[in-house]
Amino acid sequence: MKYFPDVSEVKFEGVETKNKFAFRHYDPDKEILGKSMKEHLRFSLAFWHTITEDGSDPFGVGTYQRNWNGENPIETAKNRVDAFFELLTKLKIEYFCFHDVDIAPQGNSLQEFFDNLDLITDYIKEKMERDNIKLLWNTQNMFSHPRYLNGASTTTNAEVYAYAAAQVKKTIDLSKKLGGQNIVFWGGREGYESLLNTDMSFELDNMARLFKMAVAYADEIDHKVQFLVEPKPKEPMTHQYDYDAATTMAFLQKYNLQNDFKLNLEGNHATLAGHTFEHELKVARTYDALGSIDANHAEKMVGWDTDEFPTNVYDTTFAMYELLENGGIEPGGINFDAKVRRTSFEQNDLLLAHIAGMDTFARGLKAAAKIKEEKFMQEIIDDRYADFNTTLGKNILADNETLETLSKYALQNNEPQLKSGNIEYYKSILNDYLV
Ligand code: XUL
Ligand code: CO
Repeated sequence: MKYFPDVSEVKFEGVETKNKFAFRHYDPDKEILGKSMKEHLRFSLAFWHTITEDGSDPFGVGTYQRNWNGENPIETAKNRVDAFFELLTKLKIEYFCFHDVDIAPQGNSLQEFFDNLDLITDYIKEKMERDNIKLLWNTQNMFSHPRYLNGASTTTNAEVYAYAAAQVKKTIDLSKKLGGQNIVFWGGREGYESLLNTDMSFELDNMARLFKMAVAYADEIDHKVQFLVEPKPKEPMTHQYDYDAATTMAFLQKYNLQNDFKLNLEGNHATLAGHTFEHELKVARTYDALGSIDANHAEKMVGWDTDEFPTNVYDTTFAMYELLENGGIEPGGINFDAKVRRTSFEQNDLLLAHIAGMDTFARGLKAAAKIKEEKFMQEIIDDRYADFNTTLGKNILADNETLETLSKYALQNNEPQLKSGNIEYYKSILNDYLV
């Protein structure tokens, strides 16, 4: 335990604590609505932002102080795993996520990359067993390497398509080896720059084709795993095909993939799409497709994917309300796809940032549970649609009416009487749940 020596274990100490390295709200075993906080929240640590990120941005080099670089790439990869598992256990986080390229050096060929992945996942597997840690999801990075500049499954080049397929197959093999619960497809460069040179339906057909191959292969090796698509509207491509939850559902339904895929929704991606996070979660729920969430938060004034740690209780309350209404998120979880700011360069900032995110979600859970228990939102909603409890309303809902019968009714009756929504009042009461 050498990477975070100042802290042996992060414990719940309550809001009065002066200890920076303590939970003020996240009390893992505390029961809320019949389940422990840790069962509700299923937190996950993301390998990329936590371990491989260096704090660089388009204007400057990395700033993070990290001490896990070894003598050679394999030693560094193992040190990173050690540091990662030290963080997982100290933070009491039981799940993790990774891209293939995060955990192992890519070497000089695809075969060398796969061999390195085998070696490092042997090492990871030992640690998972030792520390009782589970794989929430893994994925394949098919967007950083120049070969993928035109996309992976939506590429213009059949050999690139084959390379992508090899990475997807390896992701599924590793998921089976590590007992992964989900597999994510985030459409990195699956989109386009200009319609001048793009055949959209050709590209979408090919994307669906790769998804179908993935489902068929998991089936063939008898690996029961939940596939997820992670929508994002832009960045890196000008137009991303999986723009948001609704667009992604249209794609899944067009290709009859809706029974094999659910959605992994990210806070910052929702903001980029011009939606609130809860909007995206609600859309997914409406389609019975809420799979998992990437917990982060946008700096709304900046306008790109800043991947900040979630610290806004208003947002986490709405998000947790959707999760509670969904009956939980299992086998998905709450993955911190979030990175510390460039100015938070000390190694211990990784602990502080995750504590902040976990406490913010714990506060959201407590507030959302109270809102649910007291039926605060439910009563507002029931009241708002109460007019459908009239004879006319019931007949409409029972599909007993037609354009003719409704037209006759409207002609025989006076102007409908509406009632105010009183939204300002309700928003003010909502604030009482957040403090
Ligand atoms: C990119 C993003 C990815 C996915 C996994 O914005 O969110 O890290 O979560 O590829
Ligand atoms: Co993400």
